[in-house]
This record gives sequence, structure tokens and C-alpha cells, in this order.
Amino acid sequence: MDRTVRVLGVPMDLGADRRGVDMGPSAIRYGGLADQLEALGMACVDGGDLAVPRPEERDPDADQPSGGRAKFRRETGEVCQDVRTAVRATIDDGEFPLVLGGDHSIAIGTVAGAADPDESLGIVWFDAHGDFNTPQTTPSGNIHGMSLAAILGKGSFADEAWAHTPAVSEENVVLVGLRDVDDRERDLLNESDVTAYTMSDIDARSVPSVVEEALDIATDGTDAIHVSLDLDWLDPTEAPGVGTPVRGGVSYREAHVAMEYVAERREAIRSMELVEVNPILDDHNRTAELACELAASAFGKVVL
Ligand code: HAR
Ligand code: MN
Ligand code: MN
Ligand code: MN
Repeated sequence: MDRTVRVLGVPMDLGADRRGVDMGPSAIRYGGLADQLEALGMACVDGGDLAVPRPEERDPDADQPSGGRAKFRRETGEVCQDVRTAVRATIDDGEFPLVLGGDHSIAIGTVAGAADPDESLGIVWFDAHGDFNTPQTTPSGNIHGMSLAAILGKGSFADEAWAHTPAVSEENVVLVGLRDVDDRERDLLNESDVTAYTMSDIDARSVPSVVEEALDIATDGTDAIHVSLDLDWLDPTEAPGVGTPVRGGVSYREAHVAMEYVAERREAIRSMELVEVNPILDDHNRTAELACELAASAFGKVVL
């Protein structure tokens, strides 16, 4: 990677029930992110953290969409527009935005900033969850479980300009690692043109084969891709510090090898984010440290 990496922290926890992901950006920095990237010979600058309101100061149910629920919808929209502005400015300056969450709702802003309206953007989304609920299907009202659907303009997100990013088409969106999908979310996913690889697909085919195919789909005919890494993609034995752990995820080695395949396409990658690290639930910051290591692998760290 010859672009300077600009780190942008988004201490957001409005989109999730378990508190603590707002401390993710600090934990990832303490985990040695800049050192790891500089050891690869990369230039790395820290853009600091964006301002995010505290849930205690706001009403989660203010300003709700009709016939649905999306808690802190207004605040999430405001934060995501700030994320979009920061990500877009970073790209316009010729730098690479590495966004640190925060809960996964911030991806709505990252993708909006990464997507040039005159171009097409593919997405590879590593996650235990589909993040494909809408305000109409969500069992929780938590926007982190809706962020990918929002980007694609599903449900009432079709009317939300801050959420829907038309430069992303479903044919170039790939989910990798699913093992926890809600019933109505499953229907929406199956009806869509998004490609979704479950953990069973990974068991049957191995990580390299699935990830390579995912990258082929995301890069097919697109101008660039965004990589969204939800740390709950990994098995909780490796990544205990996440808000919504689900057993049966990828191993430490599988996660690294996946990022090594990502690194092979790094010229196509325009932006990346590391989300859902929850230091309160972590074991001596190991999930945050793992996030740093995985970023280094994605940027081309090799053993020999
Ligand atoms: N599917 C559930 C919901 O929509 C749980 C979402 C879980 N969260 C995440 N997203 N960490 O990846 O409420
Ligand atoms: Mn209320
Ligand atoms: Mn997620
Ligand atoms: Mn998840």
C-alpha cells in the first residue's frame, strides 16, 4: 500500500444494545495499530475521533420511521453524514481511510464517503450477522443489525438519503461468515442479489476459496471496493471482546489468511473499517490487538 493511511475513530454505540463499543477506537489504538502499519513501511496519520452523542443525552425513539423502529435514527444519520464527509475528504486527499468503530452502523457513513456517485463500489462484509434487517423487520431496533440493508436502500431506508448509497449494487456485495440471521432478515437476503457465504460454506470449501470468490464478485466491473470487518466474524475464543459474539466463527489462522487474500487486491481497495470491538467484554485487549494484526495482514504483511 503506497497511500498514506488515515485513521478515523468513530466512538459510536447508539446502534447496539451492549455498551462499550464506543471505546473501540481507543482500544485499537492502544493495541498498536500505528506501530503495526509503520512496521510495514506504511505512512500512517491519526485523524482523531469524530464527535458522537452519548445515548443518555438522547431519546432513542424520537423521530421514528412509520411502521418500524430504528433506535437513535436521527443521531445515527448525523454521525454517518460526518463519517461520510471525513472519509470522502481523506480519499480526495489521496489517502486511505481506515475507520475504527464503534458499532457497525458507522458503515453506512463509511460507504457513503467511499462511494463516488459517478462510479460503482463493491463491498466485502466479514460478519457473523447479516446486518440486513430494516426498520420494518428488526427484532431489536438496533441499527447495527440493519447497516448493510440501509446502504442498499431496503425497507424505509429507501427514503433516507443519508443511508442509501446507489453507487453500490447488490451484485457486487458479498457477506462472508454468516451464522446468525433472523427469519425476516433471511427472506430479505434470499430475495436480494447479494451473495452470502455462511460458515457452512467455509467449512465445505475453506476460507481461501470462499474469500477469493468473494473478492472476485466485489471487484467484478466495479471501480473500487470497501472492506468491512466486524470482529464478531471470528470465533469468540479468538475475539471475545465483541458486543454480540456467536460461536462457530473463523479461527485465528483463517482470519489472517482471509486478510492475506484481501491484501492481494489492495490496489482495488478504497477504504476499510474495523468495527464492534468492545473493550469492556475483552480479555486484556486481545480482540483489539487482533484487529490491528488483521489490518496489517490486509495491508500486505508477509512472513517471508
Ligand atoms: N440480527 C440482530 C438484530 O438485528 C443482531 C444484530 C447483531 N449485531 C451485530 N451486527 N453485531 O453485525 O438485532
Ligand atoms: Mn422514548
Ligand atoms: Mn456487523
Ligand atoms: Mn456482527
